[in-house]
Amino acid sequence: MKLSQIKWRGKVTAAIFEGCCARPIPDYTVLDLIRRSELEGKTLAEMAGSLASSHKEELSPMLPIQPREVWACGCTYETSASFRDAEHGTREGFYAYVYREPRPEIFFKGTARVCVGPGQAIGIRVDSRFTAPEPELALILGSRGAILGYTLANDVSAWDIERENPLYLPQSKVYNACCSLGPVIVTTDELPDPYALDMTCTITRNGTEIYSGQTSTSRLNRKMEKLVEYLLKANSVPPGSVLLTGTGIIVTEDAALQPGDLVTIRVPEIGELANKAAVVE
Ligand code: DO4
Ligand code: MG
Repeated sequence: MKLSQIKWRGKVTAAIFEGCCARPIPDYTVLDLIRRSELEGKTLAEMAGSLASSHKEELSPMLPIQPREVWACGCTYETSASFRDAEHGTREGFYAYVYREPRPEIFFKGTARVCVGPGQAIGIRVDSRFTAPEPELALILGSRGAILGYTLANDVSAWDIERENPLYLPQSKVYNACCSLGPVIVTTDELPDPYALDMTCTITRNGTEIYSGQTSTSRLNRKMEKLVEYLLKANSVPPGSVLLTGTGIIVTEDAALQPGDLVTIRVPEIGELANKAAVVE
């Protein structure tokens, strides 16, 4: 099942997406659905299916969930670890270590406050000259870290600020509109192999494609359940949180985001997450 949220009768409302159309689930957000499905011991798809209206609306998906918390993993793909180690000014092997060792890099990315959905602007910090998109697969978490579904994420990051000093990582990662999610949540029953997803990312400036990259989740160096296991160690992350699994696509510096650039992330099984960049203060 493909679940997301729409603006319906003036309210953010959960909806099942079938083709171009949405079947609203009146009076529920996706977070409400997660809570009720857990109370009733049903799967998210069962719960949504039992509450959805039968009529269809031609509406586009918005932010698919207002996440309680967003966490993110880093250096889970070799490309991300080696790029960061090669950067001037960081300790040699610093990132290779977390790529290799059992404990993954996990950082707090924010709350619903910093999240945007499809079509909304992603942020370029006013004090950054090299902000890059980080296209990632994201996990929607239920109680005790159950993986309820998958969506796409853009872990937008000010790489120049991280590059200056790794201790600046929180400032490079967490700021207004730093995280895009969507377009839909594909429930786990509909995506039996999350390690076989082809992902592409393009950046288009004034109608011209200036960057194109691709990866596959088969290159992810960790089991997703292990990432969740580490996230939950001594850390009671609430149901309805989201975990980003790391980027395998590294954008080149000549494609550093500028205001108006369109970033499009695609995974055929999930859809397309497209956002224009804008400066945030
Ligand atoms: O270590 C810095 C962050 C890495 C990251 O966000 C990623 O690899 O996706
Ligand atoms: Mg990332």
